[in-house]
Amino acid sequence: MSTPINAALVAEHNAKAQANLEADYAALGGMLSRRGIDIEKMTALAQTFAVALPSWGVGTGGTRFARFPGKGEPRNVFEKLDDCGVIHQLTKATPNVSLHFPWDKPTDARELRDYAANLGLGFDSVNSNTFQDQAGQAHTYKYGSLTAQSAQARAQAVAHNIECIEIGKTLGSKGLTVWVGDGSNFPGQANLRAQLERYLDSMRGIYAALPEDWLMYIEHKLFEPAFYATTIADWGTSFACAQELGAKAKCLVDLGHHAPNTNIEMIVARLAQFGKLGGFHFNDSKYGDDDLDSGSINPFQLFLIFNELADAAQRDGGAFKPSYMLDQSHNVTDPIESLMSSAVEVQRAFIQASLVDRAALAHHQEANDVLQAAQTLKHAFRTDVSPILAMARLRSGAAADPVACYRASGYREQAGAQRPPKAGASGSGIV
Ligand code: AFD
Ligand code: MN
Ligand code: MN
Repeated sequence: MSTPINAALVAEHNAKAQANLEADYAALGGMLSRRGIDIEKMTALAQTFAVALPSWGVGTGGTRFARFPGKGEPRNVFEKLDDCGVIHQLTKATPNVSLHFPWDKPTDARELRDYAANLGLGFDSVNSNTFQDQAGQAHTYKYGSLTAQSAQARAQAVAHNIECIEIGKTLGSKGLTVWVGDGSNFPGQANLRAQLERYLDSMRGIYAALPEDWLMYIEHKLFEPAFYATTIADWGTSFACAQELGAKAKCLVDLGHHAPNTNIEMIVARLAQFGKLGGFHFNDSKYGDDDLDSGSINPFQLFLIFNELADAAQRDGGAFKPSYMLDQSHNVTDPIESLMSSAVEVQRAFIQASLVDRAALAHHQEANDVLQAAQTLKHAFRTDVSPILAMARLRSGAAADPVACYRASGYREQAGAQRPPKAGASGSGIV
Protein backbone atom coordinates (compact mmCIF):
# COMPACT_ATOMS: atom_id res chain seq x y z
CA MET A 1 0.00 0.00 0.00
CA SER A 2 1.31 3.45 -0.80
CA THR A 3 0.90 6.56 1.33
CA PRO A 4 0.64 9.84 -0.61
CA ILE A 5 2.09 11.74 2.37
CA ASN A 6 5.46 10.60 3.68
CA ALA A 7 4.72 8.36 6.70
CA ALA A 8 7.82 9.60 8.54
CA LEU A 9 6.53 13.17 8.27
CA VAL A 10 3.18 12.13 9.79
CA ALA A 11 4.96 10.29 12.60
CA GLU A 12 7.12 13.33 13.32
CA HIS A 13 4.04 15.59 13.36
CA ASN A 14 2.31 13.23 15.80
CA ALA A 15 5.34 12.95 18.05
CA LYS A 16 5.38 16.73 18.44
CA ALA A 17 1.64 16.80 19.24
CA GLN A 18 1.60 13.84 21.61
CA ALA A 19 2.45 15.38 25.02
CA ASN A 20 -0.12 18.18 24.77
CA LEU A 21 -2.73 15.81 23.41
CA GLU A 22 -2.22 13.37 26.26
CA ALA A 23 -2.66 16.15 28.80
CA ASP A 24 -5.88 17.36 27.15
CA TYR A 25 -7.11 13.79 26.81
CA ALA A 26 -6.49 13.07 30.49
CA ALA A 27 -8.35 16.26 31.51
CA LEU A 28 -11.34 15.42 29.32
CA GLY A 29 -11.24 11.80 30.49
CA GLY A 30 -11.54 12.96 34.10
CA MET A 31 -14.44 15.26 33.27
CA LEU A 32 -16.31 12.55 31.36
CA SER A 33 -15.75 9.95 34.03
CA ARG A 34 -17.54 12.22 36.54
CA ARG A 35 -20.47 12.04 34.10
CA GLY A 36 -20.23 8.24 34.00
CA ILE A 37 -18.67 8.14 30.54
CA ASP A 38 -15.59 6.07 29.72
CA ILE A 39 -13.44 8.13 27.36
CA GLU A 40 -11.76 5.00 26.03
CA LYS A 41 -15.11 3.73 24.75
CA MET A 42 -15.69 7.04 22.97
CA THR A 43 -12.26 6.96 21.36
CA ALA A 44 -12.81 3.39 20.16
CA LEU A 45 -16.19 4.51 18.76
CA ALA A 46 -14.60 7.46 16.98
CA GLN A 47 -12.15 5.06 15.36
CA THR A 48 -15.06 3.16 13.77
CA PHE A 49 -16.51 6.28 12.15
CA ALA A 50 -16.45 6.54 8.35
CA VAL A 51 -17.86 9.06 5.88
CA ALA A 52 -17.41 8.68 2.12
CA LEU A 53 -15.80 11.28 -0.12
CA PRO A 54 -17.43 12.60 -3.29
CA SER A 55 -14.95 12.34 -6.17
CA TRP A 56 -16.20 15.70 -7.45
CA GLY A 57 -15.39 17.33 -4.12
CA VAL A 58 -11.61 17.24 -4.59
CA GLY A 59 -11.83 19.64 -7.52
CA THR A 60 -12.61 23.32 -7.09
CA GLY A 61 -16.33 23.88 -7.51
CA GLY A 62 -17.84 27.12 -8.63
CA THR A 63 -21.06 29.01 -8.93
CA ARG A 64 -23.35 29.86 -11.82
CA PHE A 65 -21.15 32.92 -12.33
CA ALA A 66 -17.60 31.66 -12.35
CA ARG A 67 -15.12 29.05 -11.36
CA PHE A 68 -11.65 29.92 -10.09
CA PRO A 69 -9.53 26.79 -10.56
CA GLY A 70 -7.13 25.97 -7.74
CA LYS A 71 -3.50 24.96 -7.85
CA GLY A 72 -2.80 21.35 -8.80
CA GLU A 73 -6.40 20.29 -9.30
CA PRO A 74 -6.87 16.62 -10.14
CA ARG A 75 -7.26 16.17 -13.90
CA ASN A 76 -8.58 12.62 -13.97
CA VAL A 77 -10.08 10.00 -11.70
CA PHE A 78 -6.67 8.63 -10.67
CA GLU A 79 -5.54 12.03 -9.43
CA LYS A 80 -8.87 12.44 -7.66
CA LEU A 81 -8.18 9.16 -5.88
CA ASP A 82 -4.68 10.35 -4.95
CA ASP A 83 -6.22 13.39 -3.23
CA CYS A 84 -8.82 11.21 -1.52
CA GLY A 85 -5.92 9.02 -0.38
CA VAL A 86 -4.37 12.04 1.35
CA ILE A 87 -7.63 12.83 3.13
CA HIS A 88 -7.99 9.27 4.34
CA GLN A 89 -4.35 8.93 5.33
CA LEU A 90 -4.52 12.02 7.54
CA THR A 91 -8.01 11.49 9.02
CA LYS A 92 -8.60 7.71 8.77
CA ALA A 93 -12.25 8.67 8.61
CA THR A 94 -12.85 8.50 4.85
CA PRO A 95 -12.12 4.98 3.56
CA ASN A 96 -14.52 5.12 0.59
CA VAL A 97 -14.99 7.27 -2.48
CA SER A 98 -18.24 7.89 -4.33
CA LEU A 99 -17.72 8.15 -8.07
CA HIS A 100 -19.81 10.12 -10.53
CA PHE A 101 -20.36 8.90 -14.09
CA PRO A 102 -19.58 9.76 -16.77
CA TRP A 103 -17.18 12.26 -15.15
CA ASP A 104 -15.16 9.43 -13.56
CA LYS A 105 -15.91 6.67 -16.04
CA PRO A 106 -12.95 4.28 -16.07
CA THR A 107 -11.67 2.55 -19.19
CA ASP A 108 -10.84 -0.38 -16.95
CA ALA A 109 -12.85 -0.56 -13.73
CA ARG A 110 -10.68 -3.36 -12.34
CA GLU A 111 -7.55 -1.26 -12.75
CA LEU A 112 -9.28 1.62 -10.94
CA ARG A 113 -10.33 -0.66 -8.10
CA ASP A 114 -6.74 -1.88 -7.68
CA TYR A 115 -5.40 1.66 -7.82
CA ALA A 116 -7.80 2.69 -5.05
CA ALA A 117 -7.00 -0.38 -2.95
CA ASN A 118 -3.32 0.49 -3.10
CA LEU A 119 -4.23 3.83 -1.50
CA GLY A 120 -6.29 2.07 1.16
CA LEU A 121 -9.54 3.18 -0.48
CA GLY A 122 -12.70 1.40 -1.54
CA PHE A 123 -15.84 2.62 -3.29
CA ASP A 124 -19.10 3.89 -1.91
CA SER A 125 -22.29 4.20 -3.97
CA VAL A 126 -21.96 5.29 -7.59
CA ASN A 127 -23.76 8.40 -8.89
CA SER A 128 -25.46 8.70 -12.24
CA ASN A 129 -25.58 11.97 -14.13
CA THR A 130 -28.52 12.78 -16.36
CA PHE A 131 -28.62 16.46 -15.46
CA GLN A 132 -26.39 17.48 -18.35
CA ASP A 133 -25.88 16.28 -21.90
CA GLN A 134 -22.79 14.21 -22.52
CA ALA A 135 -20.65 14.47 -25.64
CA GLY A 136 -22.17 12.51 -28.49
CA GLN A 137 -25.34 11.46 -26.72
CA ALA A 138 -28.33 10.88 -28.99
CA HIS A 139 -31.13 12.52 -27.00
CA THR A 140 -31.01 15.74 -25.00
CA TYR A 141 -31.95 16.11 -21.34
CA LYS A 142 -32.89 19.72 -21.81
CA TYR A 143 -36.50 18.89 -21.01
CA GLY A 144 -35.82 16.15 -18.51
CA SER A 145 -34.22 12.73 -18.28
CA LEU A 146 -36.02 10.06 -16.30
CA THR A 147 -39.21 12.13 -16.63
CA ALA A 148 -38.74 13.40 -20.19
CA GLN A 149 -41.68 13.46 -22.56
CA SER A 150 -39.42 11.75 -25.09
CA ALA A 151 -39.48 7.99 -24.57
CA GLN A 152 -36.05 7.79 -26.18
CA ALA A 153 -34.53 10.29 -23.75
CA ARG A 154 -36.05 8.34 -20.87
CA ALA A 155 -34.70 5.05 -22.18
CA GLN A 156 -31.27 6.61 -22.61
CA ALA A 157 -31.33 7.88 -19.00
CA VAL A 158 -32.40 4.45 -17.71
CA ALA A 159 -29.63 2.77 -19.74
CA HIS A 160 -27.07 5.20 -18.29
CA ASN A 161 -28.12 4.33 -14.74
CA ILE A 162 -27.88 0.62 -15.52
CA GLU A 163 -24.40 1.19 -16.94
CA CYS A 164 -23.47 2.91 -13.65
CA ILE A 165 -24.59 -0.20 -11.78
CA GLU A 166 -22.46 -2.38 -14.07
CA ILE A 167 -19.32 -0.30 -13.47
CA GLY A 168 -20.12 -0.15 -9.76
CA LYS A 169 -20.29 -3.95 -9.54
CA THR A 170 -16.67 -4.26 -10.68
CA LEU A 171 -15.60 -1.49 -8.32
CA GLY A 172 -17.24 -3.17 -5.33
CA SER A 173 -19.92 -0.52 -4.81
CA LYS A 174 -23.13 -1.53 -3.14
CA GLY A 175 -25.41 1.31 -4.10
CA LEU A 176 -26.63 3.67 -6.80
CA THR A 177 -27.52 7.26 -5.95
CA VAL A 178 -30.00 8.87 -8.29
CA TRP A 179 -30.43 12.60 -8.31
CA VAL A 180 -32.24 14.21 -11.24
CA GLY A 181 -32.77 17.90 -11.80
CA ASP A 182 -35.97 17.14 -13.71
CA GLY A 183 -38.97 19.35 -13.14
CA SER A 184 -40.37 22.47 -14.67
CA ASN A 185 -39.38 26.12 -14.79
CA PHE A 186 -42.84 27.53 -15.49
CA PRO A 187 -46.35 26.69 -14.32
CA GLY A 188 -48.04 24.69 -17.03
CA GLN A 189 -44.77 23.49 -18.53
CA ALA A 190 -45.39 19.97 -17.29
CA ASN A 191 -48.24 17.98 -15.88
CA LEU A 192 -47.04 17.51 -12.31
CA ARG A 193 -48.63 14.12 -11.79
CA ALA A 194 -47.75 12.69 -15.20
CA GLN A 195 -44.14 13.73 -14.73
CA LEU A 196 -43.88 11.74 -11.51
CA GLU A 197 -45.57 8.77 -13.17
CA ARG A 198 -42.90 8.80 -15.87
CA TYR A 199 -40.21 9.08 -13.18
CA LEU A 200 -41.53 6.00 -11.39
CA ASP A 201 -41.78 4.07 -14.62
CA SER A 202 -38.13 4.86 -15.44
CA MET A 203 -36.98 4.10 -11.89
CA ARG A 204 -38.71 0.70 -12.02
CA GLY A 205 -36.52 -0.13 -15.01
CA ILE A 206 -33.38 0.81 -13.06
CA TYR A 207 -34.56 -0.94 -9.89
CA ALA A 208 -35.00 -4.16 -11.85
CA ALA A 209 -31.27 -4.10 -12.72
CA LEU A 210 -30.19 -3.60 -9.09
CA PRO A 211 -28.27 -6.56 -7.61
CA GLU A 212 -29.80 -8.22 -4.55
CA ASP A 213 -27.30 -6.75 -2.09
CA TRP A 214 -27.47 -3.19 -3.47
CA LEU A 215 -29.52 -0.21 -2.38
CA MET A 216 -30.88 2.55 -4.53
CA TYR A 217 -30.66 5.99 -2.92
CA ILE A 218 -33.23 8.55 -4.02
CA GLU A 219 -31.90 12.06 -3.48
CA HIS A 220 -34.47 14.83 -3.28
CA LYS A 221 -33.73 18.50 -3.84
CA LEU A 222 -36.02 21.45 -3.40
CA PHE A 223 -35.04 23.47 -6.44
CA GLU A 224 -32.42 24.14 -9.10
CA PRO A 225 -32.19 23.66 -12.00
CA ALA A 226 -35.99 23.40 -12.05
CA PHE A 227 -37.04 26.70 -10.52
CA TYR A 228 -40.80 26.24 -10.46
CA ALA A 229 -41.36 22.59 -9.54
CA THR A 230 -38.81 19.83 -9.07
CA THR A 231 -40.11 16.29 -9.60
CA ILE A 232 -38.39 14.89 -6.49
CA ALA A 233 -38.42 18.07 -4.43
CA ASP A 234 -38.92 16.80 -0.91
CA TRP A 235 -38.64 13.87 1.44
CA GLY A 236 -42.35 13.12 1.12
CA THR A 237 -42.08 12.49 -2.61
CA SER A 238 -38.83 10.62 -2.11
CA PHE A 239 -40.46 8.45 0.56
CA ALA A 240 -43.50 7.71 -1.60
CA CYS A 241 -41.27 6.70 -4.52
CA ALA A 242 -39.06 4.52 -2.30
CA GLN A 243 -42.21 2.79 -1.03
CA GLU A 244 -43.48 2.24 -4.58
CA LEU A 245 -40.17 0.83 -5.79
CA GLY A 246 -39.49 -1.67 -3.03
CA ALA A 247 -37.24 -2.62 -0.13
CA LYS A 248 -33.97 -1.81 -1.91
CA ALA A 249 -35.02 1.80 -2.53
CA LYS A 250 -34.27 4.28 0.25
CA CYS A 251 -34.19 8.02 0.72
CA LEU A 252 -31.02 10.08 0.76
CA VAL A 253 -30.96 13.33 2.71
CA ASP A 254 -28.63 16.01 1.36
CA LEU A 255 -28.57 18.65 4.08
CA GLY A 256 -28.57 21.51 1.59
CA HIS A 257 -31.64 20.38 -0.31
CA HIS A 258 -34.34 21.88 1.88
CA ALA A 259 -36.01 25.21 2.37
CA PRO A 260 -34.23 27.37 4.96
CA ASN A 261 -35.30 26.58 8.54
CA THR A 262 -36.63 23.14 7.65
CA ASN A 263 -36.39 20.81 10.61
CA ILE A 264 -34.05 18.27 8.99
CA GLU A 265 -33.57 16.22 12.15
CA MET A 266 -37.30 15.57 12.16
CA ILE A 267 -37.14 14.35 8.56
CA VAL A 268 -34.34 12.03 9.68
CA ALA A 269 -36.48 10.74 12.55
CA ARG A 270 -39.46 10.11 10.25
CA LEU A 271 -37.44 8.27 7.60
CA ALA A 272 -35.70 6.16 10.26
CA GLN A 273 -39.03 5.29 11.87
CA PHE A 274 -40.38 3.91 8.62
CA GLY A 275 -37.20 2.11 7.54
CA LYS A 276 -36.47 4.35 4.59
CA LEU A 277 -33.46 6.35 5.74
CA GLY A 278 -30.79 5.36 3.22
CA GLY A 279 -28.10 7.89 3.94
CA PHE A 280 -26.77 11.40 3.82
CA HIS A 281 -24.93 13.94 1.77
CA PHE A 282 -23.38 16.15 4.44
CA ASN A 283 -22.70 19.82 3.81
CA ASP A 284 -23.90 23.09 5.29
CA SER A 285 -25.77 26.08 3.97
CA LYS A 286 -27.12 29.45 4.98
CA TYR A 287 -29.58 30.13 2.17
CA GLY A 288 -30.12 27.37 -0.35
CA ASP A 289 -28.07 24.50 -1.71
CA ASP A 290 -24.90 26.36 -0.74
CA ASP A 291 -22.73 23.21 -0.45
CA LEU A 292 -20.57 24.75 2.28
CA ASP A 293 -18.29 22.73 4.55
CA SER A 294 -20.11 20.43 6.97
CA GLY A 295 -20.66 22.02 10.35
CA SER A 296 -19.40 25.41 9.21
CA ILE A 297 -22.67 27.31 9.58
CA ASN A 298 -24.95 25.33 11.84
CA PRO A 299 -23.08 22.70 13.86
CA PHE A 300 -26.01 22.38 16.27
CA GLN A 301 -28.21 21.12 13.46
CA LEU A 302 -25.58 18.51 12.59
CA PHE A 303 -25.50 17.45 16.24
CA LEU A 304 -29.30 17.19 16.39
CA ILE A 305 -29.29 14.99 13.28
CA PHE A 306 -26.75 12.69 14.93
CA ASN A 307 -28.84 12.74 18.08
CA GLU A 308 -31.71 11.27 16.04
CA LEU A 309 -29.31 8.75 14.52
CA ALA A 310 -28.10 7.70 17.97
CA ASP A 311 -31.71 7.30 19.09
CA ALA A 312 -32.54 5.21 16.00
CA ALA A 313 -29.43 3.07 16.50
CA GLN A 314 -30.47 2.40 20.08
CA ARG A 315 -33.99 1.43 19.01
CA ASP A 316 -33.17 -0.54 15.87
CA GLY A 317 -29.74 -1.97 16.71
CA GLY A 318 -27.30 -3.22 14.07
CA ALA A 319 -29.95 -3.24 11.33
CA PHE A 320 -29.84 0.55 11.28
CA LYS A 321 -26.93 1.46 9.02
CA PRO A 322 -27.45 4.62 6.97
CA SER A 323 -24.59 5.52 4.67
CA TYR A 324 -22.65 8.73 5.22
CA MET A 325 -21.13 10.81 2.48
CA LEU A 326 -19.88 14.38 2.13
CA ASP A 327 -21.25 16.40 -0.79
CA GLN A 328 -19.68 19.83 -0.84
CA SER A 329 -18.43 22.35 -3.33
CA HIS A 330 -15.24 24.23 -2.50
CA ASN A 331 -14.94 27.57 -4.17
CA VAL A 332 -12.43 29.49 -2.05
CA THR A 333 -10.65 26.86 0.06
CA ASP A 334 -8.29 24.01 -0.72
CA PRO A 335 -10.71 21.09 -1.29
CA ILE A 336 -8.44 18.64 0.55
CA GLU A 337 -8.43 20.89 3.63
CA SER A 338 -12.18 21.44 3.47
CA LEU A 339 -12.93 17.74 3.09
CA MET A 340 -10.60 16.79 5.97
CA SER A 341 -12.15 19.40 8.27
CA SER A 342 -15.64 18.37 7.24
CA ALA A 343 -15.02 14.68 7.87
CA VAL A 344 -13.80 15.64 11.34
CA GLU A 345 -16.86 17.86 11.95
CA VAL A 346 -19.25 15.05 11.06
CA GLN A 347 -17.25 12.68 13.27
CA ARG A 348 -17.43 15.30 16.04
CA ALA A 349 -21.24 15.45 15.83
CA PHE A 350 -21.34 11.64 15.94
CA ILE A 351 -19.29 11.55 19.17
CA GLN A 352 -21.09 14.50 20.77
CA ALA A 353 -24.40 12.73 20.13
CA SER A 354 -22.96 9.59 21.73
CA LEU A 355 -22.38 11.61 24.93
CA VAL A 356 -26.08 12.38 25.34
CA ASP A 357 -27.38 10.84 28.55
CA ARG A 358 -30.33 9.03 26.94
CA ALA A 359 -31.76 7.71 30.20
CA ALA A 360 -31.77 11.22 31.70
CA LEU A 361 -33.27 12.65 28.53
CA ALA A 362 -36.09 10.08 28.56
CA HIS A 363 -36.68 10.79 32.24
CA HIS A 364 -36.93 14.57 31.67
CA GLN A 365 -39.26 13.99 28.73
CA GLU A 366 -41.54 11.76 30.79
CA ALA A 367 -41.57 14.30 33.61
CA ASN A 368 -42.25 17.14 31.15
CA ASP A 369 -39.15 18.88 32.46
CA VAL A 370 -38.61 20.84 29.29
CA LEU A 371 -35.67 22.90 30.48
CA GLN A 372 -33.68 19.91 31.74
CA ALA A 373 -34.43 17.93 28.59
CA ALA A 374 -33.06 20.74 26.43
CA GLN A 375 -30.08 21.14 28.77
CA THR A 376 -29.29 17.44 28.49
CA LEU A 377 -28.76 17.86 24.76
CA LYS A 378 -26.86 21.12 25.17
CA HIS A 379 -24.58 19.56 27.75
CA ALA A 380 -23.42 16.96 25.24
CA PHE A 381 -23.21 19.51 22.41
CA ARG A 382 -21.07 21.88 24.46
CA THR A 383 -18.50 19.21 25.29
CA ASP A 384 -15.32 19.77 23.32
CA VAL A 385 -14.52 16.27 22.10
CA SER A 386 -11.46 17.37 20.08
CA PRO A 387 -9.02 15.35 22.23
CA ILE A 388 -11.08 12.19 21.59
CA LEU A 389 -11.00 12.77 17.84
CA ALA A 390 -7.28 13.56 17.82
CA MET A 391 -6.48 10.52 19.97
CA ALA A 392 -8.57 8.32 17.66
CA ARG A 393 -6.53 9.59 14.73
CA LEU A 394 -3.25 9.09 16.53
CA ARG A 395 -4.15 5.51 17.39
CA SER A 396 -5.32 4.81 13.84
CA GLY A 397 -2.08 6.14 12.37
CA ALA A 398 -3.62 9.34 10.99
CA ALA A 399 -2.49 12.88 11.87
CA ALA A 400 -3.22 14.56 15.21
CA ASP A 401 -3.93 17.78 13.27
CA PRO A 402 -4.73 16.81 9.66
CA VAL A 403 -4.67 20.32 8.17
CA ALA A 404 -1.38 21.30 9.85
CA CYS A 405 0.25 18.05 8.78
CA TYR A 406 -1.06 18.42 5.22
CA ARG A 407 0.28 21.98 4.99
CA ALA A 408 3.66 20.88 6.32
CA SER A 409 3.82 18.12 3.70
CA GLY A 410 3.82 20.53 0.75
CA TYR A 411 1.42 18.17 -1.12
CA ARG A 412 -0.47 21.02 -2.80
CA GLU A 413 2.70 22.68 -4.06
CA GLN A 414 3.89 19.38 -5.50
CA ALA A 415 0.50 18.80 -7.13
CA GLY A 416 0.72 22.29 -8.61
CA ALA A 417 4.01 21.38 -10.26
CA GLN A 418 2.96 17.89 -11.36
CA ARG A 419 -0.51 18.75 -12.64
CA PRO A 420 -0.40 21.67 -15.01
CA PRO A 421 -3.96 22.66 -16.01
CA LYS A 422 -5.20 20.62 -18.93
CA ALA A 423 -7.91 21.74 -21.34
CA GLY A 424 -11.02 19.56 -21.11
CA ALA A 425 -9.72 17.71 -18.03
CA SER A 426 -12.18 15.59 -16.15
CA GLY A 427 -13.63 18.25 -13.88
CA SER A 428 -16.14 18.31 -11.15
CA GLY A 429 -18.35 20.70 -13.07
CA ILE A 430 -20.40 23.08 -11.01
CA VAL A 431 -22.16 20.99 -8.43
C1 AFD B 1 -25.65 18.28 -7.38
C2 AFD B 1 -26.92 17.95 -6.64
C3 AFD B 1 -26.75 16.83 -5.69
C4 AFD B 1 -25.89 15.71 -6.18
C5 AFD B 1 -24.64 16.18 -6.87
C6 AFD B 1 -23.93 15.07 -7.59
O1 AFD B 1 -27.37 19.12 -6.00
O2 AFD B 1 -26.26 17.31 -4.45
O3 AFD B 1 -25.55 14.87 -5.13
O4 AFD B 1 -24.95 17.15 -7.83
O5 AFD B 1 -24.75 14.45 -8.52
O6 AFD B 1 -24.85 19.03 -6.52
MN1 MN C 1 -26.04 15.72 -2.95
MN1 MN D 1 -26.65 19.57 -3.90
